[in-house]
Amino acid sequence: MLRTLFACCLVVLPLAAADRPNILFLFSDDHALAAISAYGGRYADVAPTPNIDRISKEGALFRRSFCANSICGPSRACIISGKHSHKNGYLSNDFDTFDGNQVTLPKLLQGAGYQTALIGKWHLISEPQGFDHWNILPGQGNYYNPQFISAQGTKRHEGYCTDLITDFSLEWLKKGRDPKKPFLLMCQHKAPHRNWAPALRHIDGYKGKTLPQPETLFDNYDHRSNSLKLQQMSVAKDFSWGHDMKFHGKNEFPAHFTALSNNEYERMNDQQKKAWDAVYEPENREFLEQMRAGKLTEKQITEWKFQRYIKDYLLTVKAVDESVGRILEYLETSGLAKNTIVIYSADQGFYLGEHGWYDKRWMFEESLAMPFIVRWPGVVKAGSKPESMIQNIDYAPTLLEAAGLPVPADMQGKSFLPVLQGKKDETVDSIYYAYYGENTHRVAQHDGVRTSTHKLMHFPASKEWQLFDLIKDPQEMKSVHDDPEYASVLAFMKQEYAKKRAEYEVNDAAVPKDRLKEEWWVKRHREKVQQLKKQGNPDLVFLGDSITQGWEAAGKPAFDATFGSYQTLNLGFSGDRTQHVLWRLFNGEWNGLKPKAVNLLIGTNNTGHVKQNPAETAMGIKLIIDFIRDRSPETKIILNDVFPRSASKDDEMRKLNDEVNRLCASYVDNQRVFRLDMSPDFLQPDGTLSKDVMPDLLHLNAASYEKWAKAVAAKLKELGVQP
Ligand SMILES: [Ca+2]
Repeated sequence: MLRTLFACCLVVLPLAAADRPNILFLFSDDHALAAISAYGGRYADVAPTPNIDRISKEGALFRRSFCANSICGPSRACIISGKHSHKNGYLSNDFDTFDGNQVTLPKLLQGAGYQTALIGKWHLISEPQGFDHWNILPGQGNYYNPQFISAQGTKRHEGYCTDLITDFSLEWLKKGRDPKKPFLLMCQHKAPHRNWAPALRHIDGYKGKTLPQPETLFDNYDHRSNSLKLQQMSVAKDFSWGHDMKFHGKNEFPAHFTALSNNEYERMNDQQKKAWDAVYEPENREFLEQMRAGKLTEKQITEWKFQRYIKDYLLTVKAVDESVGRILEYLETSGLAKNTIVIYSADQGFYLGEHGWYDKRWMFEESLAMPFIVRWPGVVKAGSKPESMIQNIDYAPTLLEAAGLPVPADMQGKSFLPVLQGKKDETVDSIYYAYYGENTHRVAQHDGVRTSTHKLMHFPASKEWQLFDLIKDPQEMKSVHDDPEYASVLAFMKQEYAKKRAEYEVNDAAVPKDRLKEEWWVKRHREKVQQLKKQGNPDLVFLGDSITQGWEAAGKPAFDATFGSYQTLNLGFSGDRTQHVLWRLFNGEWNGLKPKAVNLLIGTNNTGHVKQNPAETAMGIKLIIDFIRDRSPETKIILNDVFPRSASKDDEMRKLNDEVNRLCASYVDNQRVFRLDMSPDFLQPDGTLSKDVMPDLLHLNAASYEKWAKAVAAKLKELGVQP
């Protein structure tokens, strides 16, 4: 009987706690495929990575693994959310804060009984959520004697960052976790991120050697978008005197170097400085003497810079590889190896001089690519090299399925578990990429799609298309978008691009956008975030643009009389479009909010200011509703039809509003989302809007606010929302 019961259970619960695989996510920062010997490439012999390669030999190596947005924070946000940047709200490192209140991989695993830990670089600004244990670097972190932040506070540790992250990870594996539970450990290195400060034991690793340089180091950017020439990430022009090139003192050659000093050297203790100088200074002196004597050509100067850069970069990788070795060895000796999925990946690729660049951001192969190497004994075939394209948004769904858990319907990534299991070798036809532009390095905003053979890129500012034939031109040296021979390919790729953008719900109205250049807007945003912190959870939130903000002006008497007994929060911002509301929600205005009801009116400025396509505006409204439903499922959303505007019902903007309202009607389910249409109160029977209702035919007067207040109050009563 017992045996039967047991057998029964095995069938019903194929992944009992003890059987669920551990997940060890070994991650680094800016690790180019060309700097991992398992991927081959020009450094495979001079800079081997035997430990990372071991994962590949005993598991699978993905050659077509890509990020969705090639920068540190955004890639991490894509990984843990399983969503593209505009959906997880972390679009760039400039001003965004990751909204940790959303559903993430660590939260779901933790909720299912996994022990979760995060050690090393986090870079998402907000405090990590979903981890039983975390010990992270502040922001970018430092290589030498770095500080770490844990729930207990900030502490500086003597030593080298990569080694410390390894020590802390091993410590948690050995003593920190509950051995009865499966675990997720995200061990995330700072290395090999800029400014590439190698460990002292490695710094003389390439003394006297000249490493190979890429064929495209002196790319002149012909045959491609002019924006390639405008970036500030070139080996020739954009390395700094101290920070990148490791010279001391004042920048002697401002025409050749930017001024930034070496903050890593400044963090070192005397002993570390001495060891460092013993290796770097003789080389520096030799180069500077030649510079002072005017003996070097521009080409030679660039080549010297490249050597300094590539050596430092590869030496920081060496410590990462050693870290992987130490952790793999512990898995072996502890017996954990058998039931642990080991992944090696990095937040995106990097330019090792290709196209004359360092850094990332572009959709070109070197920085679009992410290493992805995985070992899972008994599941992943040793030595396999799947052809499938995968993307960082796919990691969360894949790992959830691997743990026997359901994948939330709104995760945009697709599980490639069948590929890992060898059941399938292709999961998608194309991947979508979007970079939203940052001040640093001046890389233009662009997005695009990549199939297994072609890549289409779109630059919205210059309205340019770029098309690359990845088979004939793998180094992407010539765009063929205007080549008649590629007309049909271009048409197909544009179709694929539109398809992906529709599937992922991307358009200007749906991509969060700040208005941080406008002082009043920033002030109001900060005040609202503060008000929320102080007053706590309101009953009622009013969300929208100037018409909602107007409850504080022309609508104030009606507001006070009608909603005075409620705890309220007015999140109306004059001039806002759907995308601005989304940005505010992701960046603090909805932090932990669980109101009883939200009165939402938005879209007027999408249709009015920029005459946005109604389908796009409606999508923006949908994403606002999705956001609220995700963060606060119990909140009742009163979705107001966009108010009529202009005197005539035949006015173009009025018609756009009508169309938005028609589309938004499908979001109303009368469970969580309820419709409120004020047009019967505001319009005359023939559809004319009178100045008696809206003096400027756009904004309400006091009497109209009274009507609106009454209608909202009646709705609240109907929904049982009481103060
Ligand atoms: Ca990075």
